Amino acid sequence: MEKRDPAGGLRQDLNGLKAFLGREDLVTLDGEERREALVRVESLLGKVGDIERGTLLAGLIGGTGVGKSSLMNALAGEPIASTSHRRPHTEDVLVYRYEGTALPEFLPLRDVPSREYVHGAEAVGQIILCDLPDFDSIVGEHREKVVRFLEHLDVLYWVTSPEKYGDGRFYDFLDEAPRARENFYFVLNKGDLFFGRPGPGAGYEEMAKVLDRFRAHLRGRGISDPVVYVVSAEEVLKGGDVSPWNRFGEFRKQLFNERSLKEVREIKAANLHAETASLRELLARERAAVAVLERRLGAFIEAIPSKKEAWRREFETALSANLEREDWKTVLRDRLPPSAILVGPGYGIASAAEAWGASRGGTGTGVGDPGGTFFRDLGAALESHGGRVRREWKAVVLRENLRSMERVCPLEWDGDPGGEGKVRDTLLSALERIRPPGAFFFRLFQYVLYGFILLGFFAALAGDQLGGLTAQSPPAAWFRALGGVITAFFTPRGLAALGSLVVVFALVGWRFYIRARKVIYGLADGWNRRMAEELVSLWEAETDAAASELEACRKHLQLKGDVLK
Ligand SMILES: Nc1nc2c(ncn2[C@@H]2O[C@H](COP(=O)(O)OP(=O)(O)OP(=O)(O)O)[C@@H](O)[C@H]2O)c(=O)[nH]1
Ligand SMILES: [Mg+2]
Repeated sequence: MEKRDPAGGLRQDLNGLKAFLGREDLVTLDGEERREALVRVESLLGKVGDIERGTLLAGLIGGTGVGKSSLMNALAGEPIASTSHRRPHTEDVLVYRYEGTALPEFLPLRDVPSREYVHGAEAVGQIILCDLPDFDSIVGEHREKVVRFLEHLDVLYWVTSPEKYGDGRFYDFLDEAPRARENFYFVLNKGDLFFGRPGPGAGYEEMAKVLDRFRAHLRGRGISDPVVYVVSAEEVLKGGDVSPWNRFGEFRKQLFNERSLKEVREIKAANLHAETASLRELLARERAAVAVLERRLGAFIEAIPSKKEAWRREFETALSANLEREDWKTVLRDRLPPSAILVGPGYGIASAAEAWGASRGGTGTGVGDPGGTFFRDLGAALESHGGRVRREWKAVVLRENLRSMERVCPLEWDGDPGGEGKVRDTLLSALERIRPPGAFFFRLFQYVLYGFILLGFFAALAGDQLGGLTAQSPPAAWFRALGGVITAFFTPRGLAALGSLVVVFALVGWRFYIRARKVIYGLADGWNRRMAEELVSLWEAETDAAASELEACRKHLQLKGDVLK
């Protein structure tokens, strides 16, 4: 069984191909090839359109009054041909055409006397029905012309009726008609006449008898296996149920099937299937290429996590080479003045020393510059290590000849040139944000030591005043002792003790000040490690961004693969 709408199916295929070729991101076709293929699709669509718009030329031929007009009306489902009016000229070919359909140009209507009727029955929109003149009424050269006209028809229905099938002239004309054609059918109309007499079996018997005779006549004219439809146009036109013997439905279906078959023939003749298939190969090729790319990219992306650790270590190595530079460490240490970690006398000494240093024109604790090449070198390290994912993928693409990849996802191949700026921003903001380690124990040690010295000083000074005091002593005794200690300050012994306390504090403070410089080295190193962590995070973000860029590309490929299916 043929497809009902062969041209429609083809058109759907071609429209699918057109949509496919309309995509900008084809892997296997460059712009030029794509445009060429599109032109081919368009031209094929044009041909399909012509075929779809094409019509079937069907002829009805038979003696006068056999019911040709009635049959045409029954086919159209509405009156398109008049049954009451007689032909103006009996030798005319009457052509019935739907208003939305043009007559084929090749139809030589000028060669025969003809008359065109335009109707609005869309049901037979693509079938042009030709009501041929009664063969009896055409003579001489007219007869030849009508016979030649028959050759242009796609299908021919020889119509007769129980009253007329015996007419010898019918068979004479059949002999003259072009016989090579396959599309040759017979319609025995007015089948209802068999069933006029009472008795259910009688009609069928009569019909069988007539059919046998009709077939015998046809065989006598060399038509060995004729297709004969016994129908009743009148019964169909009346509406309502159609008798079981009335094969009008089959006749109609066969006519429309002729139209589909004609499409198939024309499609075949125009080689449309082969052409479409060759275009469809482009689609298959694209689909395969996309699948390859998608698989390869997928494998690459899946391998990233396992490689990342090694990449991170390499970046850290490159990083520490730069962060160990003296100019950078000086910046860190400059931001860590000894006064920040010293307390008491040590703090005083440090502050005085720093104030003196500042007054002599030093930068003090301001932001120092780690030197011209520091950020540049670090930036270069970030660029080269942060662009690792892209570079490695690019290497795969080049090695495995996947250049077409770029048409799907134009990746930025040459790294991100903003490394220096990013490194500078990250480090400077980290310097503000991350406090240096606080040297907690160093400060605690200072407090404890100063505290002990002070306690010793008070104990020595208070001496006997405190003797005799216990936890159970009344508050009054305590106040007395306190008063004794205060007055002791103002004795010569008290002042001498105060002087030695100052000397001891100054000496201890100085020791702490000297020590603080060493502590700061350690603090700066700790701080620097935090800075390194910041830069590693930056590297990680760059790497992840590149990986998700590839992931997006993979998604795109997947989607594209799905669409191409
Ligand atoms: N009983 C019966 N009468 C029919 C049937 N079909 C057509 N007729 C009648 O036959 C007569 C002729 O019908 P038409 O359709 O005009 O026949 P035609 O072949 O077009 O005739 P011409 O145009 O004169 O060549 C009309 O009176 C119709 O009513 C049928 O199936 N059964
Ligand atoms: Mg008629």
